[in-house]
Amino acid sequence: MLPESMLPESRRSRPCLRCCGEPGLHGRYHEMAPNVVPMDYTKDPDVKLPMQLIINMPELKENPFKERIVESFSEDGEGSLSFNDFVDMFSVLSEMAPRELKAIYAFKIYDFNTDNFICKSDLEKTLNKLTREELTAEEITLVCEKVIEEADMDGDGKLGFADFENMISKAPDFLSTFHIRI
Ligand SMILES: [Ca+2]
Ligand SMILES: [Ca+2]
Repeated sequence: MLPESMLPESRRSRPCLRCCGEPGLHGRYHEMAPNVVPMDYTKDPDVKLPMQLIINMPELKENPFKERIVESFSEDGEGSLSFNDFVDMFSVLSEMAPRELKAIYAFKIYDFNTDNFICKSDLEKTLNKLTREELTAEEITLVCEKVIEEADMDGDGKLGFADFENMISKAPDFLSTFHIRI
């Protein structure tokens, strides 16, 4: 790796004046919109960046759930992220985040219609994204029916959070989309 002084100005890590405990994240947030995001965050400025900027970060660009991920961390629900939302997002996506926390957000992310359940249509959307549309509509329907049949412990035909937790405990790879290095 190159010493810091050899990197072009734009690649040097910037100091975090906010002491957020996540060195580098403030710099990453700042560099997406240098004219909007101040370097000095000690006064907690009211700044938000639109989803379109955030989903183009290299860490998210290839993630099939990028829009849902950003939406789930957007406090205004419209996909814009304040710096606090941004830090929360990377904390949950980090490999060090507790499994339980990841599960809560994974549930939120897969719940496309935000009704607090994962129903068949949510699962179909999830599977379509996970398989990059390699399965036929019929195959997707079959898999979703099977998943719900196996995971639906209270028999209401959809997955509440308890059902979901049970499902991912049997399929540990399920959360792997939610690990991101920064
Ligand atoms: Ca739902
Ligand atoms: Ca259920």
